[in-house]
Amino acid sequence: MARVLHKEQSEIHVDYVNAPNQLARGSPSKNHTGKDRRKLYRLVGVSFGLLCILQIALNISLRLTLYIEGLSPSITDHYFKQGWVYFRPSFYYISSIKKSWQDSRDDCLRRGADLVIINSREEQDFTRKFHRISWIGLTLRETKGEWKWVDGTPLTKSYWGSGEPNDYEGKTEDCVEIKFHDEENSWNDIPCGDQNFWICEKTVAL
Ligand code: GN1
Ligand code: CA
Repeated sequence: MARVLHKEQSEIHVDYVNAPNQLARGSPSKNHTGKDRRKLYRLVGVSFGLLCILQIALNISLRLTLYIEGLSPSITDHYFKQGWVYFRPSFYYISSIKKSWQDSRDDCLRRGADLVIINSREEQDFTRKFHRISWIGLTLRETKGEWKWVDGTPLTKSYWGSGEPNDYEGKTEDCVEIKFHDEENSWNDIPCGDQNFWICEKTVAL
């Protein structure tokens, strides 16, 4: 019994003796954690600062580009605040709701613009990047069977998807949507009464 008791006492003693040592071991590790935390805060702060600087630099470079292109800050601010994006030499607006082709066109006209007219490969690639099936300003309506842009010019370079235009299943598909975003040839003809997103284009005179 006495030996057991002695053993227990000895264990208690050892634990007691070890306690300060454990604290002593814990202390540098706590300091270490504190240092790590300070380092982390510093890193977060520096990253945030760099992001702010990057944002300011991008803002200045965009404004400089627009300034060089002859666009006044008041015009650009006006369009940017209303959700337009700039792609030389036009501003573009992509809708967030769907309407028929004519209602979409009317919306663009109310905004002082019109449905997008695609004049180049670059513009074609740009419009695909919105990744929304959307109306463009190309139609057969009231054009005596000839595809025409909303400004009355005839279609010269086209980007029809494979098998399009096809007046699918004998339907009258007289309006055009951007459908196949992943392909250069992205257009599909579709009934003008269908509901789609749309892209307005406003060319700003220099
Ligand atoms: C067909 O299958 P879907 O809905 O993606 C058709 C189009 C028509 C469209 C009308 C290959 O497309 O041409 O405009 O229906 N696609 C094919 O809704 O025939
Ligand atoms: Ca079609």
